[in-house]
Amino acid sequence: MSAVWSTLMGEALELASKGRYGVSPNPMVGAIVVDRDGLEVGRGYHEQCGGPHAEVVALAQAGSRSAGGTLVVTLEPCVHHGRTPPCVDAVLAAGIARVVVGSRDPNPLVNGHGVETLRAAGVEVVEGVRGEECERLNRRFGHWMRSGLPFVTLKMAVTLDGKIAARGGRSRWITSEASRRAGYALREEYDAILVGIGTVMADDPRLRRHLGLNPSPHIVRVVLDSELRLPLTSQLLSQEPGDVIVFCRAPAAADRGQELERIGVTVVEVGPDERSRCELWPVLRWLGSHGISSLLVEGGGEVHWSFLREHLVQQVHAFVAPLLLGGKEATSAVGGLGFGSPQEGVRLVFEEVRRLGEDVEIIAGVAGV
Ligand code: AOF
Ligand code: ZN
Repeated sequence: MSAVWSTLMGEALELASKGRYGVSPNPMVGAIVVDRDGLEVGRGYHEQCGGPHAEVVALAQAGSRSAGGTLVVTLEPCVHHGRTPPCVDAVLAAGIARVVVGSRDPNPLVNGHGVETLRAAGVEVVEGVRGEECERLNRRFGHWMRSGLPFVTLKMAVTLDGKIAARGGRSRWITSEASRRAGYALREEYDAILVGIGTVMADDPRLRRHLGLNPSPHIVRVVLDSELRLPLTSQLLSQEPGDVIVFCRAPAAADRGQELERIGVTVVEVGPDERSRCELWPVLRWLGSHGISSLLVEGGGEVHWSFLREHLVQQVHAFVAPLLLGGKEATSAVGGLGFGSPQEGVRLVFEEVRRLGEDVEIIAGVAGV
């Protein structure tokens, strides 16, 4: 029977990933119901944060045919009253005889209690079917749940010699259009995007979602601006300034802070790090506790270095162009002092490498994450 569960779990995983753009900070979940003869009678996925959970969608489709049947679900069914009632109640009410679970829910409100409650009610529970894939699907959610900090991805568009701008600062364009589009697709998936004030001053970016994949056109935009230099005229503030959070070093210019707050920007003071910039751990703590489960860091090089030296990065997403710029004065993808030896550096594992137009796209995870 296990091969059947594995195949169905594969389909449930595919279903789950359809929620990729809409569910955050909730997890992606897919579910399939088969009747007692093994015939599929319902399927569903978690489509939008706050919407019905995958199991409830699949069970509703199955109706009375779920009695005595099996529910195959990528994530342990929930037991808590959140935005929706517990899925475990729906499973029991439907008379499901067996639940096949991919991975446990890292949410401490659920973790293990879902499967225990089902077993206590006499439902057979099979756990860990394609468990690694199911966990991987929601690795950002898992990291956020376990650490309270957003899952951090450094996104960089670099030359083959690791530069993000030429001598003099010009960076348009290093990578091809295909890479830039793929970079925009990341904005549809992440809860927030972060840049340093240097990038705002140099490029005056809007940092918006452009592709329309996420039901919300707004991504939370975060600026590290230790001295509160952000100009009120910057493009970032021209639309929806209420989605902008500026972190500055305490005590920063109070009147500038008030000006920003008056137009709806959230201004948060944090302590200084050794370089008199914003200390990052409190920044991430603040974001994590305000529902930001994933953060795309888009530079510049000094910001990347700050994150790396504090070991606050989980993933690097690089678009590498077949271009060499050379020169000590060209901006490196990672600035700062740099590590003193290869052993001290941040060791990564290449997870995906593919050609993208003229460029190469590399997704590398920090070893052990
Ligand atoms: C499930 N099936 O499809 C999802 C689950 O705020 P709520 O009510 O939507 O609950 C969100 C929590 O429920 C989330 O943190 C995670 O633990 C779980 N998500 N559980 O049984 C689903 N999306
Ligand atoms: Zn649920």
